[in-house]
Amino acid sequence: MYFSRPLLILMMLITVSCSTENAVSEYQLKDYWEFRKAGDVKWDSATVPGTVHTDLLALKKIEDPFYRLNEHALQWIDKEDWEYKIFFGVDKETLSRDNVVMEFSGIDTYGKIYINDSLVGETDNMFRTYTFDVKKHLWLEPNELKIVLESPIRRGIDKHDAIDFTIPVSGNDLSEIGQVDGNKKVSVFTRKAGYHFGWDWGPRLVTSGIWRPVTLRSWDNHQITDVFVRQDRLDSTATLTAITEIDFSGATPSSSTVEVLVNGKVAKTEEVKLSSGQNKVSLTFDMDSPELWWPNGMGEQTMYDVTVKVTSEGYADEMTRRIGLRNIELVREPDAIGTSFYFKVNGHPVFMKGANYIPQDVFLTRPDKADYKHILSSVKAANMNMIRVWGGGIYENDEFYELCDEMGLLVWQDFMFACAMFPGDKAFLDNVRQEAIDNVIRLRNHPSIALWCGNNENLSAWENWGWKKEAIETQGQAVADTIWKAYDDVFHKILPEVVAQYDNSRSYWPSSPGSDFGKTENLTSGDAHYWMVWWGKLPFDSYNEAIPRFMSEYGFQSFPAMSTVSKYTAPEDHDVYSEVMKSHQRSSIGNVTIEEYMQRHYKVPTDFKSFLYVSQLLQSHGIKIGIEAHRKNRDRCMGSLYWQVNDCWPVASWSGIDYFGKWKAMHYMARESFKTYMIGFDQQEDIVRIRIVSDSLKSIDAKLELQLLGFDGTVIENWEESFIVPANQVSHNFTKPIAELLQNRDPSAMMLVGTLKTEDQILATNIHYFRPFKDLNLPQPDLSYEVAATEDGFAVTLKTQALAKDVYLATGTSQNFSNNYFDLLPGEETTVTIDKGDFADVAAFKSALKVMTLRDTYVENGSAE
Ligand code: BMA
Repeated sequence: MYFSRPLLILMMLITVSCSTENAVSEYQLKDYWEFRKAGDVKWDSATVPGTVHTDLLALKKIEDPFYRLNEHALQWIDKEDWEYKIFFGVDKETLSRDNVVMEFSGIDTYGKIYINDSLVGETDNMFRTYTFDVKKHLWLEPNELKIVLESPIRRGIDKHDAIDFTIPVSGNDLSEIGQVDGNKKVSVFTRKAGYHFGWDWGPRLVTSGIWRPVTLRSWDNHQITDVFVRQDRLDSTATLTAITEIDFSGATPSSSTVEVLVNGKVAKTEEVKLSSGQNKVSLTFDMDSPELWWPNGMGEQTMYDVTVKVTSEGYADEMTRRIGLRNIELVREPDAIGTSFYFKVNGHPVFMKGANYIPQDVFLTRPDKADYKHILSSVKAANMNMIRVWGGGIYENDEFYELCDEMGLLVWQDFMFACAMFPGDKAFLDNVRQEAIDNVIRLRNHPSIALWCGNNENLSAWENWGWKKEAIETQGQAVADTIWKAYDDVFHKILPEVVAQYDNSRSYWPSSPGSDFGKTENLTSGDAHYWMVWWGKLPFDSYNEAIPRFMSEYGFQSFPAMSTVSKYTAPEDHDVYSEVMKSHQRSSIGNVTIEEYMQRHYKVPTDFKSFLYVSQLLQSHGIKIGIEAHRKNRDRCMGSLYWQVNDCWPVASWSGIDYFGKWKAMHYMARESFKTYMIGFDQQEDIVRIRIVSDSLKSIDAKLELQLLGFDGTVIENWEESFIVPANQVSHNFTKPIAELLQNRDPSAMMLVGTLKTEDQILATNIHYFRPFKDLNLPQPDLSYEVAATEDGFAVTLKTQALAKDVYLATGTSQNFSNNYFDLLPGEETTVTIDKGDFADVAAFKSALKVMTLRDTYVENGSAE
């Protein structure tokens, strides 16, 4: 038979992995899957974990969904049911075990699971882990596992039609693109990633699939199902409790040994009696001189391996958790402003520097380890210490949180609800409770998790975007009460109960933004999303006025680099208003808003490539004002998370890193502006104000140098001052009268350059321009460069005579230079490097390299990449 070879391999694997001492053996069903559209006859090869779309793509049955307008032609996929199957062998030994279960770590979404034609279980939540007892359904013959995935759209329509009122959902659910039965918005009825249904930065591609592993597990006597290492106390020593969940299937209570090891050394052993069914064993132990886990930029991220071993009646099982020891607290105390909102880590208030994260692909199984590493190491490199996992995506994969642990990135973790109201029937609420339990249990051992947050903007939408009012007016008070009750049940009861029961060391915050439970955002308490820049068209400078206690969202769009645009367009699409470019711009006000702000700050280039480049400078400039505003006001505001780190397809968006991993100008800027030390400039009427910001826990002797410099290199004046920069605060509020500074010189031809340094180190630099960029009198810089080969790539050394503003290096690839989009001062020299990539040699690299500055875009048909 055609499955005989794979079957043999599986049989061999099982024989090797089964041993009489181990209580548990398991293997993943991952090879030789097949799939078909329900109703079709022929089966095709499939990948699990995977999705229907990626399987169709691998077979070339569909075109690349991200290219040009292809997404639109693929909307039929989500209206169909799909079937997946695999044949697998089970040996005698496995069959004779007391227990055989099959674990589904992620099914997207409505699955009916059959083994040898018997229905063994059903699923309806892509965020849950389902485990089914399959022993009685298995035999020695080849077994068939078949999973029928029902259309999430058709199931959604059924649920939509079964209630007699309308649940408000944001316009991000692009039912019109999906041509869903009279444009019914059905996303909220299914516990599935919200962004699959479309978002203002994402396509509408509603997947089905087995998106996380399927594991066959068999065990005799007992198995450990979870270990939670709870930190009870941490100062110069630590007290921890390992709470172990054990399934026991022996007939009579058994004397068992439970052992806890820290980095391989026994910390505690206890004899316990396991009784039939689920057992919880808590073992408390102490650690002397524990090393702390610190957020990025503040110290090491020491991790400990805690292993629990259970031995009973000759069987043993063990589970290891990597933990980090740190105290974290969300401090909300009444103060002169309102109520504080900041995180204290290991006893110190920490200003949170970071951004919001969305899934890295609309097809969740595509990003691999290297992609996760690239995004998170880019976040770390940008001197961020917090990332917000936003509620319209997914509870991320384990490796995401493992990397955050290793890199010192705290995680603001939303539960998966965004920009919508949700059903409140019992089945839905029970489903949500179980989803929350599964994920809190899965993630609570990670030191990176800082906060559990109920939802993204649901409360604002209801109270501030007019949804409540509209519901009352069009559907009546009783319906509005029903919709609100569902909200109240999920976000004020179920989720906080789950957090209190399973992870009471962390705070729960019901909605972002919010000022308290059920209270919408304000600037005196809680966290805020400030969208008056962009949606409200207010000037970037309004970031300086709207200072909340914690800014968890603000942002501005840009286009990706030409190298990215050319991957999803044909040359005839190269106009931001072409159908293809518009389809890769999902904000209803996108292009016009970019243009409007560009007119305020830059000379708007006439050629397409330069427009893309200047759009990135614009975004970077705007968000720099935001970051600096929040940091300069850290005595009021203790966090600055911009919207958004990354993209899930190639698109114009608020991201700082595009779909192909290419850093935009904003990400380079964030690296500079989020450094431990910052020089803040403010031009206010007739003065320039200068402030120094330190996030360091130590004070330091430093010198501030200020130089008034002409664009042509003329040094007009130098000042310097030495002082102590105090720890973890804003200090040194200097002012300089502009008249005195400039003394009737042309403000459009000079800049104020600030450098904060110690004897041997530059701590921070910043440049203040006295006029909007469009009014600067930029000279031709006379920029020259040389290229050399390095051990693993190339180095470009650049020199300039006059100011080279926004130097941009491009190679037509998605590789990142070590620095880019920077100002090179008159007379300065700098070297940037890049990996070798696909370039054969220096000559090939040199001929691909293009270097330009903002000045070049003043010329018609400028020369951007
Ligand atoms: C925020 C997010 C997203 C959205 C973004 C840009 O409020 O929560 O819903 O994509 O704004 O509009």
